[in-house]
Amino acid sequence: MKNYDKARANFRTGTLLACIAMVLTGCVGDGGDYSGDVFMEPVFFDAGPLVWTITLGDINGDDKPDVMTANVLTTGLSANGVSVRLNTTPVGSMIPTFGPLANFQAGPATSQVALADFNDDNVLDIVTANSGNIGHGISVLMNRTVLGDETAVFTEPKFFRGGAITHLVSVGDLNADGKPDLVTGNAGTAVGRNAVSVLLNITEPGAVEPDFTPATNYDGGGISEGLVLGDINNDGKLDIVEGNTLGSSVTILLNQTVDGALTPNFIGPTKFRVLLGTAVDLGDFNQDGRLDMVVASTFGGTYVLLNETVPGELEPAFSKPTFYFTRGDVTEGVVVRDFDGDGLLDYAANNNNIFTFKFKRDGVAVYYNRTPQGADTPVFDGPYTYSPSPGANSIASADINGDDLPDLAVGMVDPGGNNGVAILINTESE
Ligand SMILES: [Ca+2]
Ligand SMILES: [Ca+2]
Ligand SMILES: [Ca+2]
Ligand SMILES: [Ca+2]
Repeated sequence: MKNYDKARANFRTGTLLACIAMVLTGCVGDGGDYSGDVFMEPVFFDAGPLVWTITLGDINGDDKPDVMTANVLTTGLSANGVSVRLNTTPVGSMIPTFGPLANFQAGPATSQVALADFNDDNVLDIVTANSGNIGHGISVLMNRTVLGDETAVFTEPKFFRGGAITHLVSVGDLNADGKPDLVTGNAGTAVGRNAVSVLLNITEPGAVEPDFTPATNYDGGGISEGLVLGDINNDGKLDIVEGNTLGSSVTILLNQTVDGALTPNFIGPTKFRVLLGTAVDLGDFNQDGRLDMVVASTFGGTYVLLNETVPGELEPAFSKPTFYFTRGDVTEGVVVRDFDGDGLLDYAANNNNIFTFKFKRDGVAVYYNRTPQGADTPVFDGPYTYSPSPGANSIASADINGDDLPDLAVGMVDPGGNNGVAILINTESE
């Protein structure tokens, strides 16, 4: 099925100068054939107004990952901030299908959805970041869906205060009490002041209403556009990784919170330079037991940085970034998965293609990991590119059709064309 010989195109470069030179010499839109043939053509589904980001997770307990979008063109508190489409794809089908569009109130300018079981009733609840109002920066909607049912039911949102322009939200247990806590990335600061907020979960198990401690704020980078949690220094505590556009860096806050404490304690930020960093995801690319990172760059590519942190140390260390072109521009999302099933973590990125829009079909770029175990520089094969484009503004991955291969879901914001969700089914056959 796949044809690496035809599609091989590795634009890895060592320096920014080389990248710019490649653009100037016609690297972008040069008409070459780098189309991948492992993922199917996208199938489009409607969602709410201006899908800013996309999230996948099983919210009705049928083991099929459902689609949620954060719709940023929402004003006021009664708007349709979150769209939900329940996955009805038959196992093994190459044609994705979803139930009808259901919209839920979240907050003004809803910009990201994350999922976690906040009240320990074994169903995933929704938390959103809302960019539009400081006092309503975070919404939590409790899941009231009947397991296995084909209609999603959520409570009205309960609001919590995040930071200035609460743009992103991630979920993880930061104080090791078994309850998922909240981290937000805040875009309202040019210099990174209070760019990250932490709220610890104090919801009682089975409670109807969620509850969190007030936000504790930490400095990060300017304009948070990427946020992910992972144990960067292998001390068993989840750390915060934040990508920021204006600061052109990835910042790391190391978790020093005492187990069970209700006051978070993070140290940093430690900054690593990348040009116009946006989304971040983590994976151990060189199989040395340390979480490496891939950062999307609005410039039109991705950076891979290998983790060189001494386990247990309080000083994060990463290799110099290695840049990979995505063959598009405004690369705003990245997701790490083993797409070809060889046990090595690959990644996919999306290109909005604002600047080259109508001429580009390369909305998604997939890179396959060929890094030898323990290597100190990454090796990726790609990008293998796919439509949809323009307007591919976010990306997520899960096994949509139950064949054990991770598929791709893309949030689309093309105002003149596709606005909603594109599903690309993975047909890797090796
Ligand atoms: Ca489901
Ligand atoms: Ca917790
Ligand atoms: Ca840690
Ligand atoms: Ca590693």
